[in-house]
Amino acid sequence: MKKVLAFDIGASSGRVMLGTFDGDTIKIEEIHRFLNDPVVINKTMYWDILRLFYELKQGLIKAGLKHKIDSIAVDTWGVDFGLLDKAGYLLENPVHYRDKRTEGMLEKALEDISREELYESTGNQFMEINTVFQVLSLTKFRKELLDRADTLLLIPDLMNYFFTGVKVTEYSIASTTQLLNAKERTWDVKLMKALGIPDKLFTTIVPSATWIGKLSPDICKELKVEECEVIAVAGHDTQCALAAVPAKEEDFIFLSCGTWSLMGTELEKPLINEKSNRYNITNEGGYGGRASFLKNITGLWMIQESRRWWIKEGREYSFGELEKMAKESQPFLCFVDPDSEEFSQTGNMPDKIREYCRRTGQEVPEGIGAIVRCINESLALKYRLVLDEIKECTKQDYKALYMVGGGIQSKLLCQFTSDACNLKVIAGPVEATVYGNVVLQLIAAGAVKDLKEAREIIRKSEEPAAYEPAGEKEWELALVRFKELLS
Ligand code: LRH
Repeated sequence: MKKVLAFDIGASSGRVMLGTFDGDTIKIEEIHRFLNDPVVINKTMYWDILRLFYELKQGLIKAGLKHKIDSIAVDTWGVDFGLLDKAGYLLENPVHYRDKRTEGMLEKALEDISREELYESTGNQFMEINTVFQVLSLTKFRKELLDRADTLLLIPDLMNYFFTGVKVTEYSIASTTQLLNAKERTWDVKLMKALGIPDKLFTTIVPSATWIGKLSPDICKELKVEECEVIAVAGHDTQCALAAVPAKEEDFIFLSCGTWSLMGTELEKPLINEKSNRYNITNEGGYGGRASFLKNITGLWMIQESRRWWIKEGREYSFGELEKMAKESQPFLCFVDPDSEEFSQTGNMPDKIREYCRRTGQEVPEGIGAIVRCINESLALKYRLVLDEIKECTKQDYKALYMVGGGIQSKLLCQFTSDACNLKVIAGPVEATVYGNVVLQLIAAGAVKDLKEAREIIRKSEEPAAYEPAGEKEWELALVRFKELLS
């Protein structure tokens, strides 16, 4: 019997989950849950990193009261980081990737390096949120901060450092920076030099599922918990989710649904060519040095943000209620491109959607149900476009689409995705990032042999749901309209 704690922090909430492995299946149990609300001060949007670490400690205390924990591991969203000075002090609160400091930084980078060269070396999708553009903005506007910085640690690595005092960078999270050479799997120092980014900030890269140390004696004393191992799993939540995809086949398509939708496939090595660059598909790193060839698509963010806005107006609905209203709304009224620039920032999302529809000469969704339906249909259609792009690049056909993550609690979204992609959807587990975090800890401890065995265990631990495509004709027509809208 092995008991491990998974700390899984997403862009809107985090949780501490206990994973118990009896040699055959994994049982997961929630120990502690907390919100992850960004804080804006003087126009800068920060993560409340100390509060987040406090919440992880709360999880440790609660778990320690009842269980003997073998190991712990952290996974979080990608791209963001904290800076430490020489003595190891955190210099400032980490800034949120949705902060405006990266505006225009992509163009700025392209003054010093061509788009082709940048893609060829990193294999990463171009997104202004990427670490490279965040650091670039520091070189332009916060040079004095960079001068004081000795080490840059991405969020899961920063948490690992807080737990152990060890400063390393885990491979999967490093691959979200757009500063890693995808083929060499090492920091791209040449690229850093071309962009004026100091390479001394970056620490040694360790593979996913590496033992990095023990919980520090100070923390054990403070929290009155026993010593345990600290593992760098896949620090990147997307890669934890991918490790938990219960696929039997070697070649499969997955869609991890949370604040972001990550759609792609797993490859032995990165796929970097003119076509993948044109389609802006990323090659991120995962367990076993594998490449996940995927696209970051705006996900449930639009629904989360709309809901937040309606709450502000005094209209609070659960996600289940929103789904019900969407179900009762008129189909195929209007669509949006979820990745259109205006939707990436916080604000009045319902109005932004209406404005988009007005501007593009479509019907304007007035009620809550119409807005939520528009988002769900648009997401499903976007998934279809991305699926086709991936198929074109890999020259593979896929028998099913594996959906994992919190978003699959929306049966409507799963069904729409199956319809739009005209593909069977296998949905589950909801807690994929947690399962992935747990199995990677088990692999690091030698309790599970490899990813194949890990996926078998997950298949046995939780039965996924299946959705068959329906309404092919209407969705094909919708797809034509959607493609026109985006062209
Ligand atoms: C999803 C995710 C995604 C992106 C974004 C910043 O949680 O990690 O893969 O990198 O957050």
